[in-house]
Amino acid sequence: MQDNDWSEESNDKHLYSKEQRNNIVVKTALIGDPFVGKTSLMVKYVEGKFDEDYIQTLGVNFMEKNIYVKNLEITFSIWDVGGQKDFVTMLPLALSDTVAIVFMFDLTRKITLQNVKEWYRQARTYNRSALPFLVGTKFDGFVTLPKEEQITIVEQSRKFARAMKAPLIFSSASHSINVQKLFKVILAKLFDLRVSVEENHNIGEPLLELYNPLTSNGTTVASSSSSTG
Ligand SMILES: Nc1nc2c(ncn2[C@@H]2O[C@H](COP(=O)(O)OP(=O)(O)O)[C@@H](O)[C@H]2O)c(=O)[nH]1
Ligand SMILES: [Mg+2]
Repeated sequence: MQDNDWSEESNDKHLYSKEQRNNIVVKTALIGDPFVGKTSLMVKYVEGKFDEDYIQTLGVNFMEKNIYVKNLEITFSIWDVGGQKDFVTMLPLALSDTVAIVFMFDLTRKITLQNVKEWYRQARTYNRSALPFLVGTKFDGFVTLPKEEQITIVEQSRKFARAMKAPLIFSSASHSINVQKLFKVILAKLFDLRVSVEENHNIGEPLLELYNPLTSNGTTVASSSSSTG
């Protein structure tokens, strides 16, 4: 299982002097229940490593990563909010000026998906304009579940994604699946670029479904890529 992602550490960086580059800060918040893998995803994206013993987040963590697209320097400012109830007080800080909110749940614990509803409600009281994304984590564990259970979880998460008008992405920080792609999708959505990541609608594979109002009536989403086998 591999992440064959775009090369965001591209050489474009060297083609432009610092003065020629424009910098944009993209503040992104990762939100969801404790233990779903928020810190792991952030660390994997920013530092490229997965550490099982990563310490539990107290309050708010934040990390930055620069990526270069032509003469643009994009700074992802990623805020990872401790999921414990006590830290709900940190939400206003994490969500002010945030342009993308990644709602995260653990694909192997259904309750964490149910709880996204409450996280969404909370988050929206502090930030109404940020673009939402729905991410199911620990895809590596999910694929070991019985097929029927996988199907149920896929259906439920699609339902949530449609209700939130959010792209749906299944990821694994431990197996480097869709970690880079998630941030690529965020950029593409924010700047209204034509997304160059391939969607995946196949159950049993790491889903990557962009929210499309035209095809999001519940049945058509499954059809587009399954014919390719
Ligand atoms: N199998 C698996 N475990 C993961 C993955 N991501 C995180 N974990 C584990 O899940 C636990 C919680 O992760 P953490 O990032 O601290 O979650 P947080 O509380 O949401 O920040 C840790 O034991 C991680 O090692 C993943 O993609 N696959
Ligand atoms: Mg954490």
